[in-house]
Amino acid sequence: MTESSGRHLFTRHPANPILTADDVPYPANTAFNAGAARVGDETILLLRVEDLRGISFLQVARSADGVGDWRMDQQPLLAPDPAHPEEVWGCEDPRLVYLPEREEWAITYTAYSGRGPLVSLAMTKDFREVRRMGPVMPPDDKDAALFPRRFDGRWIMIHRPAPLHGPAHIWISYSPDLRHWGDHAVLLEAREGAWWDAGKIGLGPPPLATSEGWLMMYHGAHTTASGPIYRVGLALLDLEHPEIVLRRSDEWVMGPTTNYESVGDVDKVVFPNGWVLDEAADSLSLYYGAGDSVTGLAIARFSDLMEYVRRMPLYHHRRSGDSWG
Ligand code: BMA
Repeated sequence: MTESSGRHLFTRHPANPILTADDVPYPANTAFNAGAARVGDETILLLRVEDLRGISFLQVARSADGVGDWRMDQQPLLAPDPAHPEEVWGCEDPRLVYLPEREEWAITYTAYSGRGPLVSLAMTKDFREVRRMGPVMPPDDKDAALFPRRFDGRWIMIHRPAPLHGPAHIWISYSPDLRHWGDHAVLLEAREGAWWDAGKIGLGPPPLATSEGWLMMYHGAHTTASGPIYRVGLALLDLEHPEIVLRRSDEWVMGPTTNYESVGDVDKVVFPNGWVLDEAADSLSLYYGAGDSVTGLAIARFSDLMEYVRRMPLYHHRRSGDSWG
């Protein structure tokens, strides 16, 4: 493999798109941007389903092999609740992380309303019942996931606030109790100019623990005359101090190429929110929204991916304080 071969790491499944609006048991426009989890002997996808008004729900689909024979619940797991005005325009783009200490799954999602998109947190033990914990980051903020454990007694969340001025970077924040968040800092910066990840980046699936560090996938939205192109790249975070970025890919490792990624409600988008690692099979399954319309699956050989990660350029942090400028 040459250093520039990152874009061949993921192979699209021949069954793609693996899920569409036609699989949803109620009238739906799109089924995309799913969080993913392996629970017992099932893969669970928590899809963003947009209805025919434009409002999004979070909908569970289950499959034994994570590829086909998906079974959908009759009702969404999370639908806008009048008691939560922050999500009257929809619940979007979930990321799923199991917290062993609490023996439950954390769902971070975008709650959308006239006040702008913000990060909300909900908990579930079984993907059948859910408990909302409410907003954890004010608007505009999206693309959030927790780490599965505490570090020095504190939980950590990655998220992406959108400032009024300047590029939208990926941030990291800390909490003693999952409710109160602080010590906010820039984690990974959007690049500038012609780069594929200039101007706006955001977390993809939740960070994945490996022996070499936390593997992080992120999307970059490259602006063109015909709108943005959403592609994804990789970064590696220190295992004990995830605020330290060790490496970052220069190139994207996946971008829209197929018809279902290139044409949709939004053209030219691959947007992964979930991945499932099968270490025994040396296989990483990446679930992604394609064209803001349907759901795709792409698979990487995990050892190849880690070999690529080891050869990614070292990341040079700016001097402390510069990241505020
Ligand atoms: C982001 C989010 C995603 C969407 C992406 C591409 O800002 O709204 O839900 O998939 O844009 O349109």
